Amino acid sequence: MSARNSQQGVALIMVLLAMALVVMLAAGMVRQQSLQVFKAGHYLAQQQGYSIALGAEAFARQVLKRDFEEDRESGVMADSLDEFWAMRSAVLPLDENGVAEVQIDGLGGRLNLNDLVSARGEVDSLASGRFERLLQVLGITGLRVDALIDWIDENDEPLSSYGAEDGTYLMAQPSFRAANQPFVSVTELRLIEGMTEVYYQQLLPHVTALPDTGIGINVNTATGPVLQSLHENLTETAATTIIAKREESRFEDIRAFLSLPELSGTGLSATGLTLQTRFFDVVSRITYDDRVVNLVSRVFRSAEGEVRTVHRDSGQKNRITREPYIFSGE
Ligand SMILES: [Ca+2]
Ligand SMILES: [Ca+2]
Repeated sequence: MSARNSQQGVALIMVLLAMALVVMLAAGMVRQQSLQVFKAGHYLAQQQGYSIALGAEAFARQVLKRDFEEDRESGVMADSLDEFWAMRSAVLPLDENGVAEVQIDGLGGRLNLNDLVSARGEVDSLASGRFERLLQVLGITGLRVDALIDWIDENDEPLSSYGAEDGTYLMAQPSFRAANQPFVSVTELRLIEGMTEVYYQQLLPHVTALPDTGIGINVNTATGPVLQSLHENLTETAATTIIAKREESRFEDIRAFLSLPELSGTGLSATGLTLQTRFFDVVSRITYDDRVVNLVSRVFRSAEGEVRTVHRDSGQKNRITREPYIFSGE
């Protein structure tokens, strides 16, 4: 067993322990609340499902904290898709009444819409270049980066003839105004001038809206199109090759990434690139008493390894996509 494998073994035990904790929490809650079941069946099942989802979220935060500690122990601060948090969804049976499913999605491999405008209100040329190329790679011609920037920047002056501010949006039916502040959710993209449902679905796996800027793209988790967005010379073939190499052996040093033959001659610098992931979506789906509760919790892991929840959304469905790891509970 290699050092990393044995670490993953330890991690798995941690996962089991944490999961057991969730079961205990859930079981205790059921006992406590079952007295009142006859009073409000539906509402109670919903509340119980939500409480279990919060337990699942706490479990995922623990997993992410553990990953950080393991990284620190091994001396390599990196997050990659072969780490245990990223590999599977966890499935945990709850009594006879239901099941909890949890998946952790790292957001470090996506372009952050809010990077387009700096904290000082200026257009970030590195980010806008990446977005221009992402749109190009995805074949999205009807949507312009200037409209995205106008959505965020404070002023009401269109950046160019491709921009869009109140003047455009107030003409819409029903009319609305540009946000003129950072994206709170990627769903705001639906409102941007030029957006179509097809474009939106194409963009969704590659972009995110984080409450922080300048975090950088994690080259260990970047999607193919996001890798291509880093430089105009990166072809789809090159991105595929880089991903294959990364699956073979992840990048533990930015220089190792920059010295790839696929990047030679591009002059790409380490600016805006990283090996770590700071923001994650913890996706839980609790099926309890024949009712389903969905919860997506946005969590932030600091440079010191503290993990906290910054946002919760119970309106998203069908986000559990990974192969399940089933805990028997025995
Ligand atoms: Ca890690
Ligand atoms: Ca604006």
